[in-house]
Amino acid sequence: ATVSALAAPLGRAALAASGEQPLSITISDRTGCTVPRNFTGLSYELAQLTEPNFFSAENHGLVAAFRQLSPQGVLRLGGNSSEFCWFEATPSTPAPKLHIPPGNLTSNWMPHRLFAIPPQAIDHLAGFLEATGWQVIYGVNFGNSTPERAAVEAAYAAKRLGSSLLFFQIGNEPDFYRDANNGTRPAGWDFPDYAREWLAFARAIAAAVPGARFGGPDVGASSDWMTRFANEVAPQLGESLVAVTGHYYAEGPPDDPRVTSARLLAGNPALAKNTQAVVAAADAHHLVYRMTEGNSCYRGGKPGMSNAFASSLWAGDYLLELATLGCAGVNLHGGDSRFLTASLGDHTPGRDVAKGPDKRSGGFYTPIDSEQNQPVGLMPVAYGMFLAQQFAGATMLDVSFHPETHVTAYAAHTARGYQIAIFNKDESHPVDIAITAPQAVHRATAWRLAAPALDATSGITLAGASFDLHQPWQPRHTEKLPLHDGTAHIQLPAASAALVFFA
Ligand code: BDP
Repeated sequence: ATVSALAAPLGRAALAASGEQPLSITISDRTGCTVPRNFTGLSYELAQLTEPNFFSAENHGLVAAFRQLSPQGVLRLGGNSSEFCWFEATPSTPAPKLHIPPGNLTSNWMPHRLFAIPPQAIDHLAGFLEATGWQVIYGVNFGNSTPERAAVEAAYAAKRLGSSLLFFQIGNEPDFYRDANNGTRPAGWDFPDYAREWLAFARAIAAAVPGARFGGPDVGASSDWMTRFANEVAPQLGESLVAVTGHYYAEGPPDDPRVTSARLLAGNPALAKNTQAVVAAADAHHLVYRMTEGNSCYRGGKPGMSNAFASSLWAGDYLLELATLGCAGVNLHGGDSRFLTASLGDHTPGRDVAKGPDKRSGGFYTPIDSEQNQPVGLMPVAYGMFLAQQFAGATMLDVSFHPETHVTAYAAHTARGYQIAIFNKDESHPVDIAITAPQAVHRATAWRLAAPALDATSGITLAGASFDLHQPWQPRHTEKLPLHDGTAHIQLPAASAALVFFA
């Protein structure tokens, strides 16, 4: 992948709607990377497999929701709960011993209970993937398991999932293993220990699954571990390693009053720098970089932000920023709130502290609402994902701005012409924008991403249409934009976005 410069300035001045010069955005013909067709992804707790009828071709609502988001996305299974899952290969397979770290459990966020995965869950997962057209990244327990157990589970998964299996991951957020909130390994345990143990698991799996592919290290935060993984582990494993992976939560924890929609939308200037470093390290070893788990705010998300229109704008902007930087795909975390809550330590037997109200009802950030015995629905964050999905298969183009504002923009060349997604992340000022296409164009149209308010949890529309899982999504209102000499004009209200097409 080539990394194209991200021309998305984060200056403070917002342009008022009237009287001022419009913000001028020029789409250049300098091409960046091509967005993979399977860029869109979701991440779920592996413990979700304890309910074999969830990921199943018979779960029609969930199948429809996945297909709505992408005709060929990537489902990643992992999360904190994966470190407490075990594969019940046969009824006589013994459960592993539950390991609970010694010491102060108040700051420890792991589940501390076991989750048994029946083979039937993997059989049904195969049908689900076939019905949706999606592939899976299967994450095995590394925190509290053995290479032998991992190999038995991986062999079964590979046999049943076939070409729907994108690659295996081993462990979740190992860079946190030695921290108090994880406690999976002793203090002092570090990358060299990790690399040695990881390779033992990978080799056991490779021995049981000829042609097995892997991604890693699936870190919680450390870009240093990602570059070291590419530089030090990739050469030892050869071609079976295909991806460098890591997680990204923009904000957290939810009960911190500084965590606000305004701060979320201000963006993170370190993101581009870190992503470029990891993409370069991955590239040097012919690997892709995939962001395999993340969302707007860790510990289940923050109400009024993670489940509201702020998350639509955040997701669209964030996914397109990563696509521009050469990231091969993004998996946003979610699922049934029971399993998200379980991933956050709630089921600890004898647990003596409550961690606050937010975490108890975990799941505010989920892209798909799929609570037990309730109809499946798409959440605000899914609108941002769907906007970014419109770039799948397209080739990104550089954009330049004058002057700097709270606006970000991402352009691409597609089979139909040019398209540009523009986000006005200013909460109170609309902005007038003039967009110039790189070549002669004869028509400019727009789909708007809008909602009644930044904290609105319903009433979100793209091109005037909401998602309805009973029928394929179709734009209801495609707006024709004034176009003069290749420059189109649009006014973006405060806290809104648009996707502009040039034909
Ligand atoms: C990540 C874990 C995941 C949690 C998530 C969260 O991998 O299992 O659900 O944090 O805090 O670190 O929301």
